[in-house]
Amino acid sequence: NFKYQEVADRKALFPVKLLEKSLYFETPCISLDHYLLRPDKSGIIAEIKRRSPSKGDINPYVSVERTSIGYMQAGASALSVLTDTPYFGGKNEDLMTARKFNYCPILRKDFTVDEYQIIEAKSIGADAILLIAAALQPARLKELASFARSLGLEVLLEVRDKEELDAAMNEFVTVVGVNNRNLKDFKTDIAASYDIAPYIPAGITKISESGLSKPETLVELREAGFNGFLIGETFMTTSRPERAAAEFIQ
Ligand code: IGP
Repeated sequence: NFKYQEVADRKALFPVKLLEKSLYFETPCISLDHYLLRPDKSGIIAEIKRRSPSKGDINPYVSVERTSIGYMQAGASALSVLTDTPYFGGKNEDLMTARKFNYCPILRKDFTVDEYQIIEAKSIGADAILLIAAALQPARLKELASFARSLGLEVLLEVRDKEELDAAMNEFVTVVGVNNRNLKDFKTDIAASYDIAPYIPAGITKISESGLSKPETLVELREAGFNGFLIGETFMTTSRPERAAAEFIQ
């Protein structure tokens, strides 16, 4: 996996002992799960994504401060921040900036493959991490989920189909996200969400991720049982993502 070397490099530069000095180890996480279920919010997890493997540059010089504040003022339930540099052009400072200016759950949306990244997520002020079923063996995924929960972080389990869901689901997962984007050809199809919805266990918060560009789609997904909606490009491809979010949500 491409992530391992990069993680090893950072671990050598910033050892765990150093990360553990972060003040965020003394503050509790804000529950993504609870915020998604709040009736006064839209259920939207608004994403800050500078670049992507499929699209290339999306909004490389975006102001994280202005965008994150604007997203939350627009009625988002939570923020999602890509801190991965090689693929998404993000950095840890992006999440730290979002953290400084907002009281809301923040999802660190990197491909998590190692405990070090989970400690790192907590140290920069994240509230939840992403575990992708397609990228991890079920036993390993469970180990990482358990470790995240031991630090107070919530776990978003990302799946593409029922097989992945059945294999990867475990008691440490509180939120399941269905990725509408096929990671092989990057095409999005909302059908992925409708197909899996009936199989996500009751009591688990359900999110539909990727390719959401119309408010009407969210209404339909809600009827199918979804509580959350992860939206990146629809906002980020505009010059003022927070304004696009405000128009979308009103
Ligand atoms: C957002 P979109 O199509 O609204 O920009 O998608 C989000 O779902 C997408 O960025 C994403 C992602 C991921 C990014 C889904 N799963 C895993 C990084 C890693």
